[in-house]
Amino acid sequence: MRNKFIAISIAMMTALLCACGNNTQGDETVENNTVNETTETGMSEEDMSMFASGIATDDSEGVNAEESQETSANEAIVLNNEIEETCPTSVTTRRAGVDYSDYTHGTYYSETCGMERGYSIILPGDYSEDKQYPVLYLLHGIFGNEYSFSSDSNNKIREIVANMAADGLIEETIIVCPNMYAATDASQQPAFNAEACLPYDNFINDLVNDLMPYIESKYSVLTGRENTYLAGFSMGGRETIFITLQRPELFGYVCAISAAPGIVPTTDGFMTHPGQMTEPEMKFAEDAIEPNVFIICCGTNDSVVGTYPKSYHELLDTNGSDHIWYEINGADHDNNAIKSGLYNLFKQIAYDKANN
Ligand code: FER
Repeated sequence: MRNKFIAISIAMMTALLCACGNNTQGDETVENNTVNETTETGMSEEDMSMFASGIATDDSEGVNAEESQETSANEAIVLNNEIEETCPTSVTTRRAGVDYSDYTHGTYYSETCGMERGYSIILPGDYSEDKQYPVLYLLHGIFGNEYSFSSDSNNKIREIVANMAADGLIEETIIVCPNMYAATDASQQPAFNAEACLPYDNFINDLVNDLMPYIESKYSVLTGRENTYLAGFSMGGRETIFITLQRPELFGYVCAISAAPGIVPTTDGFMTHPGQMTEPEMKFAEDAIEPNVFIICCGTNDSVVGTYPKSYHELLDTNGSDHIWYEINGADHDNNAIKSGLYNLFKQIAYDKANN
């Protein structure tokens, strides 16, 4: 039954797939040698990428693309604290004179995993040791790795951060895309079962104890919660919520996009989740220093995680934990949700910093 569901889901989503965007990269830039072979999971690499970084979308086709293209091309962003469901095309469109930095790739030694691990990183175009930059840690979906975001140019991450910085809305920001599968055995593989998902839940230790200290020592970054942001898509959204509830003092600005089930016990079409915590436990501790901004969002047409993100919002409400919840009308488990979430995260950062 479960296999049948997975097969149907994969067939459905495969039908929506088109090729991943190309990277335009220089010397030490990221390569993603994706081969469309079937893996141990029974899925092709291409099928897995749709979980890892979303169902493929056409370049710049926002959910309300026509409308937003008419109204927002070259339109200045009005800085308020309102959520905008659709990321404006003026934010995702390339402009003359703005430097859209490439991803580069690096490695660090993880004590947590007992091995060297990779990350992709976007440094601002004019990165200089004489400046210090805030950092966003951006977590991919299930079956992903540090290349999941860098291999899909349609998520517009490079454009969103560079355009918003060029407009003076946000500071130039470093984006770190880790490999979220923090296994201690290099041969372990992700799958839709509880044991195979444990390394995702172990990522909190790798992030806090290994990756963050490494990034803070290697790059010229601003430290502290005001300058440290966390966001993730799907499985990365689930871990974003988990990490934020566990270590709220570390991250001032957080966005969980299309978060996957499994924070609390449940059974969905893919698997039974034992849960990372019970429902009453899904809240900030009494004395927690909470994030300034904690966004949870999801498309109204999400064909993979459905209404799980909404259920997280409702549970956090019930348990009295502050957050912003919104839905992206018409968006699936895709880049329209990713673009919206990242845009709104940076917009909230911009507003908060301009007004506090
Ligand atoms: C699940 C449904 C969705 C699940 C994970 C996902 C681990 C993740 C999807 C994605 O990352 O795109 O039941 O269990």
